[in-house]
Amino acid sequence: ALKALIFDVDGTLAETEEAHRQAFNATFAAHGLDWCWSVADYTRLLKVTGGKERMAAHRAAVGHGPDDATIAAMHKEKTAAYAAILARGGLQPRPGVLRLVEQARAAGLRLAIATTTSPGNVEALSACLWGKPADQVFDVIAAGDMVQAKKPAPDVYLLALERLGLPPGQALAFEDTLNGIRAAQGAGLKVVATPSLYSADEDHAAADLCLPDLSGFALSDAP
Ligand code: XBP
Repeated sequence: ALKALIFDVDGTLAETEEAHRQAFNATFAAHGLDWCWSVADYTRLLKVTGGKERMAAHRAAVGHGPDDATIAAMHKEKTAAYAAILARGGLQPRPGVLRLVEQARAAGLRLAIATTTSPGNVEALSACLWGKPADQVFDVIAAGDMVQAKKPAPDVYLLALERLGLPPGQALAFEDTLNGIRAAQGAGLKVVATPSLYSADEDHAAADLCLPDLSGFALSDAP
C-alpha cells in the first residue's frame, strides 16, 4: 500500500524557475560578467541540474568565466537573491498541490522532498506556499548537495526513501522534468509527471502517469 508521497520542488510545487533565472542574471550582473540567460538559454541550460553545475556548463559552452571557487561563491549570492525574490511574494503553488498535500496528510501518508536545489530554497518556497517551515509540512527533506550525483541520478530519491524507511513500492514520486522522471524511476519509484513552463518541450511519456497539473489528481489515481 502507498505510504508516502515524494515531491520534486522546482517546477512541480510551483513555477520557480523564472525566479531562479532572474537570480542568476542579477548575480552575473553584480559580478560584471557578460552572462545573461534568456528564457531560451535557460530552457536549454535547465537540462543540467544544479545551479553550480549549470554555471560550469555555461562556462564550458562559452569558453570563459569564473573558476569553480568563484562559481561556488556566486551560487551563494544567487541563493540569497532567489530568497529575496520569493520573499517579495507573488509565487503561487501549482494547481492541486496544496489540496493533495492536505489529502495525503489526512490519509496518514508521509510526505518528502527530493530536490536538486538547496535546503534554504526549500525553506524560502515553504514560507511562500504554506507560511511555515518546510519541516512542518514535510517529514523528510532530501536536497541539493546532500548527495553526490544530482538528477537524473537516483541518489536524491534513494536518500529520501532511506530517510522515510520505505521501499520504493510504497511511495510515489511527483516530477516535472525528464531528468526528474529518470531519477525517480532509477530509484524504483513510480512517477506522476506534471510538465511545467520550462519542461513543456520535453517528452514525458516515460512517466507512469502524465497530467497537465495535479488539480484533478486523487490518491486513488496513484499508478
Ligand atoms: C531544479 C534545478 C535547480 C534549480 C536551481 O531541479 O535543477 O538547479 O534550477 O536551484 P529540481 P539551485 O526540479 O530537480 O529540484 O541553483 O539551488 O541548484
